[in-house]
Amino acid sequence: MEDGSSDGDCDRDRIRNICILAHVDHGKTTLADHLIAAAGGGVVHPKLAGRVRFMDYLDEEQRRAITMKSSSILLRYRDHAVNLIDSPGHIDFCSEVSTAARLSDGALLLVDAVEGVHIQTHAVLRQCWIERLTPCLVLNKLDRLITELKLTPSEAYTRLLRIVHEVNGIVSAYKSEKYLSDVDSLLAGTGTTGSTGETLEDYDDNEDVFQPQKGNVIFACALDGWGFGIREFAEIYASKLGASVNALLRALWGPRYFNPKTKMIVGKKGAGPNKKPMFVQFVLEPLWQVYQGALEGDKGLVEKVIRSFNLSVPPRELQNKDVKVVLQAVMSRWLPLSDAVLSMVIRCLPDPVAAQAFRISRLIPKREVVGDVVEEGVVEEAEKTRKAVEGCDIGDEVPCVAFVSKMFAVPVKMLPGQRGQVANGYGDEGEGDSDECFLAFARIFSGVLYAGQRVFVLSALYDPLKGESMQKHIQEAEMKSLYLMMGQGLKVVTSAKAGNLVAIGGLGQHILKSATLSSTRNCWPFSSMAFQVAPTLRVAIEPSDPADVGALLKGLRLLNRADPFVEVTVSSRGEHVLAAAGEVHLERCVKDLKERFAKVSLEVSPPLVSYKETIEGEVLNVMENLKVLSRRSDYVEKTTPNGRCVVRVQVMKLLPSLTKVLDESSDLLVDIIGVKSGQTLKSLETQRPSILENENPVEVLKKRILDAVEGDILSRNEDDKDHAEKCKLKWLKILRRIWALGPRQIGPNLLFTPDIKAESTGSSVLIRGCSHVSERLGFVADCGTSDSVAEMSSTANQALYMDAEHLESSVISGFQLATSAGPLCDEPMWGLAFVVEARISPFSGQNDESETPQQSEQYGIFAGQVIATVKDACRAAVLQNKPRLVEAMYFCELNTPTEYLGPMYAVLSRRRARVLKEEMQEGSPFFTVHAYVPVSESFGFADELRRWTSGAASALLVLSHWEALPEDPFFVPKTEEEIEEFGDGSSVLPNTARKLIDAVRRRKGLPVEEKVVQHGTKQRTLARKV
Ligand SMILES: Nc1nc2c(ncn2[C@@H]2O[C@H](COP(=O)(O)OP(=O)(O)OP(=O)(O)O)[C@@H](O)[C@H]2O)c(=O)[nH]1
Ligand SMILES: [Mg+2]
Repeated sequence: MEDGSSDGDCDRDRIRNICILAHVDHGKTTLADHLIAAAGGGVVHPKLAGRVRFMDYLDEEQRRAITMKSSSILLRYRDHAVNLIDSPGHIDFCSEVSTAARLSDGALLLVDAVEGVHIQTHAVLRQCWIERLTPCLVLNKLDRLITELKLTPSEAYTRLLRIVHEVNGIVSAYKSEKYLSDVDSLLAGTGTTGSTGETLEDYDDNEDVFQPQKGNVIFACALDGWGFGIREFAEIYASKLGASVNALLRALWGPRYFNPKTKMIVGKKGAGPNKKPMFVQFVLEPLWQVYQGALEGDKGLVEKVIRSFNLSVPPRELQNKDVKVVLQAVMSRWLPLSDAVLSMVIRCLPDPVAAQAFRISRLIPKREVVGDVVEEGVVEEAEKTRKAVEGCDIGDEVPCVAFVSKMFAVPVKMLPGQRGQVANGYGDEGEGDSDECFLAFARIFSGVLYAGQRVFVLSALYDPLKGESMQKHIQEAEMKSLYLMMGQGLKVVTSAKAGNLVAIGGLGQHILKSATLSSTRNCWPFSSMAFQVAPTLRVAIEPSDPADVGALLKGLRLLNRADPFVEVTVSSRGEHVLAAAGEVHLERCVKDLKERFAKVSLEVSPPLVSYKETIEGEVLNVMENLKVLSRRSDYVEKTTPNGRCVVRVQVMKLLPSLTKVLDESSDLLVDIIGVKSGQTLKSLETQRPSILENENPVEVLKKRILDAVEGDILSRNEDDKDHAEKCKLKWLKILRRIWALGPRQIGPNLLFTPDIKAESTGSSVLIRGCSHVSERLGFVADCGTSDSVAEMSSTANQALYMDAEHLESSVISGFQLATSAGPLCDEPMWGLAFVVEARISPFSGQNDESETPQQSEQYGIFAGQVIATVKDACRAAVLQNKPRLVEAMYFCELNTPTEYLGPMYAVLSRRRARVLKEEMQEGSPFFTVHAYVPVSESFGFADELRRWTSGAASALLVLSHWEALPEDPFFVPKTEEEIEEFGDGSSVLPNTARKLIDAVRRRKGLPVEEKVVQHGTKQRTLARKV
């Protein structure tokens, strides 16, 4: 295409867009090396393949030997163009897996044959599933089974069989989940329109996805550059055994045996007692022999192999003293890895035309257009565009559509072509003096893109039907340049067609992280990508020299754009907060900032860990507790300074299942309650994206809430159906009383409206509230405030009722403030339910003569007082009810050889970890341990683990859930036993909860109660035994 026509300009059926996905260190980049070397072009010399790790071109990647970003390279193989994207396996960079998957049609799923399926294997498969990619399996590091674990061929076969089985199990779990939800929605009549019929058909069969017989499984050793599918062996043996290739294909995997006498392939029954499956006999045993022979220096055997397979190995290589080199020379010629993999890619993975037809329902979910359409023709054109994407159409009249999955920064000097022109081109990027320019990593889904073309840039929120109000989600921009990506290298092209991957220059000002590009404004934007985790590790950053603040700000802005996952915010205290996915990610961000983007020296704070606050307690029977407060005793009462409003608050613990639902549904709640806050989506669990795009959020949430409540009722009243039924009715009543959620109107805390029976007391009037949230959630039809003023008031205190109604919002505000900052250390509350009874009485006039009621109302002073009083009362109520600190927990998967179990447990126990499961991995000396580790204890965890186990143990952390610390932060010995055990309290050291709380309070500048030793010399042990 450099000269106008083209490199990537294959027919569309000769293009494959694939990514390599796997758990960290399973060998993705090593495999990529071989494919690149085989494709020629001279970028990787075949001898160095597997060792240069070409796709890890960043210094930091080479230094740490892990991949940190996804990058793409265009390969040519047998008239085909293969766009290969190497992705990172480390969880800190899992967002890069999402961006890679979005642009690909197929995936090579790698699994280390020794380590087996790991936590990220699950995650990447899920990603693959969500994005509707077609996967193939590569079982890597087979050499380790021979040389490291010293398994026999039969043992190795069992192991491989198990891994294939396990991976199939994961996919079928996703399948049935999808299948079930499809059926559910069909039954519920809500239908996931459009895609439904098709998906039901697709997933009807129970056939395993990965089957060596189908040719989509490869056994490989990426390090030494060999690999094979059973087809390679079927072809080798077909003539020798006198069987057809197809018959052998079916027989070389699974319980099939060869009877040498009859020369028949038989099942288990026909096989003799000591028979080995054909895969063992014909595939693994020869491999083992070659390996063992070669490693023992058995020249005769090596030559026999060379002769019988007619290999041409240069004698120079055979004479090498290093047996490994000889082995590699033979193996890579006998079973070349790149051929095995690339031929599988071409055979089993779809071309863009087939893939887009299948992926369309995920890329651009079918839109149900209801109601009035603003303009004629908009829907028609949008649908036409969608059709073009579905068909991967090219042609002059076809609208162009492309999707940018991330922006990446390239040093300007790395850009090819006329430098002057490029520099000018980027002068308008807004960062005029910067040495970095931003390119968009994109895939063209329909039409043809030209350098210099103007396109519309649509954000995910854009809707062509909403006309004018959508202006901020659509921009027009010029694509200044187009490049083909060759790893780090870029190749200028003038145009590129649908089905190709390109880097686009000139969009730096227009796109922050991802976007849809289209030649028409009447186009539905692509659905957003699903990310596995949210960035949670936060630190505050400031320049070492305050004068550099400008440079820091600019640097942060660039970093925010260059890294698809980082989040840059300014905290309420004015700090610049950087949020990253984990330690490794954070370290790289800080390094990038220092060396590339800001180029000043920086101070980085210790991680800012978030906590929450809750209370202890059996989840009380909320039904009983929602009665009128004045008839109970455990409430907190506070009065406004002017004495006009008395606030009674009671706090209860919410059902854990309900808390969880509210926590996880923050995105739905944003929709339903209609909050307009930019930061609302950052709950712990935005990680589980809903794959059902087209459902009514109210129904979904309502069902989740009712399920949570019912689950709880059933588990409590297993054998008393009647009672369970009664409880359910009561619960439905309670759910009609939700006045607000907090904090920020969507949090996991509830405010209930007070019991109406509390109404009539003397001359005071209750602020009754109104169950807005229940109404939004569809638990009540209408919360009916209409009767309040008119009916219930005599004219005398009608004003009072009016006041009460006005003050409703003050009560809510007080509740919001309290739930956003609890009494322990100003962290948000979690899983609490409040009942607030606020009563106002008429103005008595004696408080302050200079102030008339009108004046106080006028300045909103009274309303303010009510807010403050409600807030104080809520916080006091929490403090009185055994407050507890809640911390975020990581789920941690550790792998360690048996001899390092001791040190590993030592590290775990130092970090307050809770071990869930430990399991010996069958047939290998590895232990897999699952544990929960508090986020606050996780910093430096991986490093410490590596130090103590000489690098043998590895750990991956995934954010899991919130958990309350059982300790009482204010523990003072009271009972006799406690006093006996802990003394009178003066010598009790603060417990963990207290230490954490104090640390947060110190950071926030809140008062901390500290014991200061005043007379050190006089200290002595209190419990002296004489
Ligand atoms: N023994 C053996 N080692 C291998 C094989 N393939 C890769 N390795 C080694 O495994 C380590 C990790 O390889 P990489 O290719 O960097 O793994 P990766 O999957 O790209 O890792 P990330 O990108 O960080 O997730 C390197 O030390 C490789 O040399 C293999 O077939 N056999
Ligand atoms: Mg890698």
